[in-house]
Parts: sequence; C-alpha cells; structure tokens
Amino acid sequence: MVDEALSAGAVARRLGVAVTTLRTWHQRYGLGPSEHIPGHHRRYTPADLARLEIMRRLTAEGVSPAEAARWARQAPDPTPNGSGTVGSARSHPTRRDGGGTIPVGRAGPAARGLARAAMRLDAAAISETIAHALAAGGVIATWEGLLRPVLAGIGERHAATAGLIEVEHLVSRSVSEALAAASRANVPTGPARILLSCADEEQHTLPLEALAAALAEAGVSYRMLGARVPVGALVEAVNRTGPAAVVLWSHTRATADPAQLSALLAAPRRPLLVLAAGPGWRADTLPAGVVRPVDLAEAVSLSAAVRDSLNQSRRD
Ligand code: B12
Repeated sequence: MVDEALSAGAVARRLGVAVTTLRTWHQRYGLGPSEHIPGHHRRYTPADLARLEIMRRLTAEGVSPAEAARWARQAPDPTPNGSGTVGSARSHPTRRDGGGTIPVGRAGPAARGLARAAMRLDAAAISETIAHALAAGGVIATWEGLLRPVLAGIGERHAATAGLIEVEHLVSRSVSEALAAASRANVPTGPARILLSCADEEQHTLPLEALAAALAEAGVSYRMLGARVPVGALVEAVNRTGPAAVVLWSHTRATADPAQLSALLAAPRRPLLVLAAGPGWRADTLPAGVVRPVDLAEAVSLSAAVRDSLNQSRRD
C-alpha cells in the first residue's frame, strides 16, 4: 500500500486541481489522505484518490462541494479488498433522486444541488448545502440565491403534480434548523424593538425565519411570535413589549385579513412602523400607514432604520 500511496502534489497533478483545493476538500469535507506512516507526510491511497476523482467530477458538473463530498464519502472502496467500484454510474447522484426534478429557474449550481438533494430526501446533504451557503454568503444571499428558488420550485412542482409533500416538509424543516442556527450564532445585544409575527392561521413561517436570521446578522434584536398568531394575541404582545416595528407575514390571500393591520395601528402602544410582508397581502386593501416591503433586504433595512430612529429619539 505504501508504494501505491501518493503525495498531495502528485494527486493534485493527476486530478488537475490545485494543492490548496485538496487542502480545502480535506479540511472542510474530510476528504483527506488516510495513509499515515510515522515521521512522514500523510499519503493518499488509491481509495482516497478514487473519492477525490468523484469530488472533482461532480464539482465540475456544477454540484455543490458539500453535496459532491457527500457522494464521494459514500462511494465504496474500489481496491481489491474493498466492496465495489467508486465513480461508476451507480454512484451518480441523478440515479437516486426518484426520477423527478425541482425547477429552479436561473438559480446557480448550489440551488440545483440542493434541489437534487431534496428529491433524494438526503437530509444531511440538504443541511450541509444550506449551512455552507450561509457561512459563505450570509442570510440574504442564501435566501435569494438558494432557498427561495428551491422553495418556489417545490411549490411549482407540487401545484403541477400534487406530490412532493414529503420533500416540502423535509426541506422546510432543514431550512428552519439552518436559519435558527444562523440566528443563534449572531445573537444581538440590546432590547428587541422588532416584533415578527405570522398572520392568524398562517403557517408559512420560513420567510419570517429568514428575516429573523438576517436581522440577527445585521445586529438587530427581534422577538419572534411564529406561526398562526390570533389578532388579540398580537395586539397583546405589542402592548406588553412596545416594539418600534411589527412585521406581519401573510403568504396566502386566506390569511391576509387587513383588519389585523388596522388593529395594530389602533393599539395603545402603536408601533412606529407596521410592515405587511408576504405575497398574501393585496396592496389596494392595506390601511393607510402600512408599508409593504418588496423583499427580504428591504424588510431588513426598514426594520434596522426604525430601530435606529427609536434609539436616537430615546437618547435625545
Ligand atoms: C414550504 C411551504 C409550506 C410549508 C411551510 C413550512 C414553514 N414552516 O414555513 C407547509 C407544509 C406548512 C405549507 C402549508 C400550506 N401550504 Co404551502 N408552501 C410552501 C412553499 C413550498 C414555500 C413557502 C415559502 O417559504 N416561500 C418563500 C418564497 C419562495 O415565497 P415568495 O412568494 O417567492 O416570496 C417572496 C415575496 O413574498 C417577497 N417578499 C416581500 N416582502 C418580503 C419580506 C420578507 C421578510 C421576505 C423574506 C420576503 C418578502 O420576497 C419573497 C422571496 O424572498 C410554497 C411555494 C411558494 N412559492 O412559496 C407553498 C405554498 C405557499 N403553499 C400553498 C398552500 C396551498 C398551502 C396549504 C394551504 C396546503 C394545504 N392544503 O394544507 C397549507 C397552508 C396552511 C396555512 N394556513 O398557512 C400554496 C399557496 C397557493 C396560494 N397562492 O394560495 C403554495 C404557493 C404552493 C402551491 N403552488 O400550491 N406550505
């Protein structure tokens, strides 16, 4: 085995990748050399090389590194004592995805990789892909470039086939977990001046969870009431906590009763800003004084601005 083992430089040349890329694949995805002779640098065995070949091929095809690494790690050992063939057609991702696809429009390779992982119900790859994107690009870019296209694609496919409910639930849960982890990683200090809530009977919480994580990333404290908040409970929360802004999410017409917004405007501790967010609201039915953000970035910047103006007025 020692004779067959290769140095990092030799492996890099064979694969046509940089040695720094090999190092990244080792550190981030655990695809490192397994041969270790005391007193020498670690060496890559034929099995290591075969895994790296899968990694190189899949990343070249546009699969995200996290997903490619997962396939590479799962590949059986090709050596005579191993159990199978690494890199054969059997280990290609598209063979295990149930045969369908989630349309992601013009979104990039990471979204296509996430869509494929979702079709395979591959929870680990889904989580890894989302966590990697959050770490690399932050919440807003991950929402717009990765999560939103895949969620919209799942909705489209569901509308066309009435299927994919299991995919929708697994992806929703993975997105929630990843966004919660991102929020926990950036807990802002200072009083929570932004109240986030879903409209009554509204169960679509993911966009609000994205907003929570983006606010945390921007250092803005918030309080999250989550799904299905009856209007009485919402007004009670406003009166008890006196937020500068309330973001009320409605995803469908069925939950977009403008009376909820009017109740906020009439609350004894009326917030400075009431945001009606989500595709459920109809612009022509919103009470005067309610603002409708166009996207996540605008919801973050409006919330941050109103928090700053309240803090400023309290200092003056
Ligand atoms: C995941 C999902 C679920 C999950 C939600 C899990 C969770 N924790 O959130 C579950 C399984 C619970 C669910 C339930 C239902 N769902 Co659903 N769901 C979805 C799905 C696939 C993604 C939702 C999402 O997060 N979208 C986020 C992005 C993709 O939405 P968007 O519209 O592009 O949003 C943009 C704008 O709102 C704008 N924006 C403007 N202001 C702001 C502010 C902020 C802060 C942000 C972030 C964005 C923003 O930017 C957004 C993009 O960033 C959608 C498909 C879709 N297209 O949304 C269906 C979808 C919304 N659901 C649908 C339906 C019908 C239902 C159910 C009624 C199904 C049922 N029969 O039980 C229930 C509703 C229950 C209820 N009363 O709420 C339909 C709604 C049809 C309609 N227009 O009325 C959709 C469109 C699917 C479909 N095509 O049929 N669902």
